[in-house]
Amino acid sequence: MNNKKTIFSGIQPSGALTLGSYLGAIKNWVEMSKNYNCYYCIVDMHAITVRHTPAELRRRTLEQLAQYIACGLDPEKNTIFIQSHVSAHAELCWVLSCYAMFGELSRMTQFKDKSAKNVDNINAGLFTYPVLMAADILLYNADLVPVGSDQKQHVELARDIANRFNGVYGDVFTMPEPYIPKVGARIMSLSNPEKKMSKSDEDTGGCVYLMQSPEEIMRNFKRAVTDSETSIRYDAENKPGISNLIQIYSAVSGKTFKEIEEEFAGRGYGDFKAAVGEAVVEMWCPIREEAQRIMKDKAYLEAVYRQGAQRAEYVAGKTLRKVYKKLGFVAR
Ligand code: ATP
Ligand code: LTN
Repeated sequence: MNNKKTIFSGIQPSGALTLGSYLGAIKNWVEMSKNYNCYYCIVDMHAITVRHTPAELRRRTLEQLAQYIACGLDPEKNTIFIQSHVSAHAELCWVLSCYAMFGELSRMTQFKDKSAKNVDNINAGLFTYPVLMAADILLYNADLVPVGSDQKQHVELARDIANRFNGVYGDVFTMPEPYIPKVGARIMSLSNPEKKMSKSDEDTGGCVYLMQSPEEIMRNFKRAVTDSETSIRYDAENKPGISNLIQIYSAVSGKTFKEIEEEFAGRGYGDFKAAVGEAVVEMWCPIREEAQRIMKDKAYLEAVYRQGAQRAEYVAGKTLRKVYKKLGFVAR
């Protein structure tokens, strides 16, 4: 093993990947994959905490795998796998649920939001979702977890659980840190800039999807909600729509907010929306084509996820055995 630090992150195959998942997570995964040991997971077990269609989950899982690779994650250099293929995730989740407190889980913002959205299905899995996420991270002794800012609270909970466990049994788990990008950590919906862009959102006009055609992407940007002023300047509180577009343009182009304000000084919102849309289309064009190509190669995808599961299982199994031993479970 080398002495590089370890990264773990995952995305649920609960819908098509959006600009939020790309800028908040995947774009950084690709950059970080050069300098870290990386585990990138498709967290299908998390995706069943809300009602889903089995055939769609299967299709989306494979599509997401193709998209990870097309975005630039090399399956030879990174461990890319499907969560349900490595049973240690479910097993450690059970153990950790005995070290996670009802009170702290009740305070999770995502649980509160998702319970409000799914009033007829507030199941126990939705409640213990962050415990499964803690198991994902802790199994691989991850040092860093690159996520959007909405997931910071969950990574902090994973730290609290790890701390509690280590406090009783000694140094078992590595303490993970969230890695939140400076720009792009919270992309807002284009149709309602007060709300996070979410792949499971029913209002698809507010989202931009990786696999959308350039025409559809441009249309969504052109319809983006702004304000009644005319100046292009960053002011998240009073101009959330324009500020969101500035944030997107900055994350895509690498330009600072100030440089963007100068570039578009005196120009209209229409021009700016088109420029942001074009930048996104240009960034994604080659990725989309590559994803479509990979998606057709089922044998290759199968080889990738099998190899990923094998590598992940080896590391996760070691951690789980250590945990079981500490707990006093009789060895098999
Ligand atoms: P769902 O709607 O099913 O809850 P989601 O769109 O919120 O999904 P996740 O699968 O929960 O996406 O998140 C994948 C990763 O992308 C996480 O690291 C998350 O923090 C990040 N992310 C998701 N949405 C955004 C966003 N709007 N801005 C920045 N990062 C985001
Ligand atoms: N809960 C995350 C997805 C996720 C994750 C993880 C992210 C599941 N397990 C482990 C980082 C590390 C979300 O984005 N909703």
